[in-house]
Amino acid sequence: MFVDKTKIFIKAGNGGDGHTSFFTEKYIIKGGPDGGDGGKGGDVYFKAFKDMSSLVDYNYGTHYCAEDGLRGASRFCAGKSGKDLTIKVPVGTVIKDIESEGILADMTEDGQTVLVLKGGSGGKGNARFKSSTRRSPYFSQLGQKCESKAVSLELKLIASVGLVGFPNVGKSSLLSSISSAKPKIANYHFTTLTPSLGVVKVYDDSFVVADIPGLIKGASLGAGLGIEFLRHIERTKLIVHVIDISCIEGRDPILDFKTINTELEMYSNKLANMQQVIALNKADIADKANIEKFKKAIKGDIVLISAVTGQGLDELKKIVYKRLQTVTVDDTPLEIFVYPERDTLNFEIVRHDDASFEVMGGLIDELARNVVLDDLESNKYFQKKLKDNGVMQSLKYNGAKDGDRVKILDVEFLYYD
Ligand SMILES: Nc1nc2c(ncn2[C@@H]2O[C@H](COP(=O)(O)OP(=O)(O)OP(=O)(O)O)[C@@H](O)[C@H]2O)c(=O)[nH]1
Ligand SMILES: [Mg+2]
Repeated sequence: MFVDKTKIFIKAGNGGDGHTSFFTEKYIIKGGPDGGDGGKGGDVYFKAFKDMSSLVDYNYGTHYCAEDGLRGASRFCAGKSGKDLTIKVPVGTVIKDIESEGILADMTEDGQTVLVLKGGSGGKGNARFKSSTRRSPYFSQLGQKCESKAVSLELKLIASVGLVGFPNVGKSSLLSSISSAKPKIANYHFTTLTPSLGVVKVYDDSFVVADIPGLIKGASLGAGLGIEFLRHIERTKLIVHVIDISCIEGRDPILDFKTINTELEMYSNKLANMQQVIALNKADIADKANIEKFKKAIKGDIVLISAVTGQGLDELKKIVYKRLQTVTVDDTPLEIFVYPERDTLNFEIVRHDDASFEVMGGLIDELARNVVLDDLESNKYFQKKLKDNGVMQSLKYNGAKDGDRVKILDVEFLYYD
């Protein structure tokens, strides 16, 4: 099965929790704190492979998680780091964050590896919280938790030339005659159901051509196989517009040409404005009159060919090659979206209807990792950090008066200036 679009969930590994323990040994009644740090969570990478040809391995909605870091242990033992996760995708895959619609990576080269999510850092063990005034910290830090992100994977084949036309006009026949690709060819509509690529050799050089399923009138509204497959020629520099000039199916080649161009316009400006070379195919069984009529009505680079007899194929290859040398492509680099670093400083103060205050945000979440709220010492540390980070001052700014109730996480206390 060919799958060229899917959605998956990815998640970096959580950091392991720090450990709380005290050194014990025979004859030592109570040693110092010796809880080790938690391990770092695994990162999530994407890596491109040229030998993969579809996204079929990635079922819609599947979750992929890097390993969590392990908890620290006594005797200063650090927890093991979680294993990174590398998700393999075909070359040509565009990875997007669904929420922001930002492009996380455009995997255009074989072996390209991109770090998309960083694993959470491990929590500090209680050994790290020892100070001159705090000899026996009974608390350690929790590991950083990581959220799962929804991302879309879209395969956009990488080719220089795209073959476009109605079904049965001979697009696949043309590809098989000018390259070593072996697409399915048959005398019925929609023989080609999945795009394929072929390498065309010309002079001492080569270019890649993509054959996609046929388009019909109304494809942009979903008729036939729709216009979804045009995604695969979005990256090309040139379109070879294949026309059946034999009129064997009773269609009008001039109308066909215009109809397909309308569908391209409906898809995108880029495709509508892309340069075209027109290949009038099935010349071996065509009427001269039809050929002349087309040439009169339509201006542009027109080549008369037969994918079956080979007529005009050399000329077509050369014209396409020449045109490729002159096409200027918009090579402004893509704007890449990077997941923001965890915000550990910001907080916001909300005033509830019952006049109580609540403090929320990255700073609070970060501080919460450091405290066991029912431990007096740990709670003192929490209060100090709130003060140091301006939370108390900000409460005052926001109108807090002595005796007002303030809620932070699960604790509620009364505000006093
Ligand atoms: N006489 C003649 N027949 C051709 C020529 N090119 C293709 N055909 C025939 O036209 C039919 C359709 O060819 P395909 O290459 O499958 O057409 P396609 O455009 O890929 O069709 P879809 O995949 O359905 O969109 C086949 O029976 C081919 O043998 C040609 O130059 N001359
Ligand atoms: Mg075909």
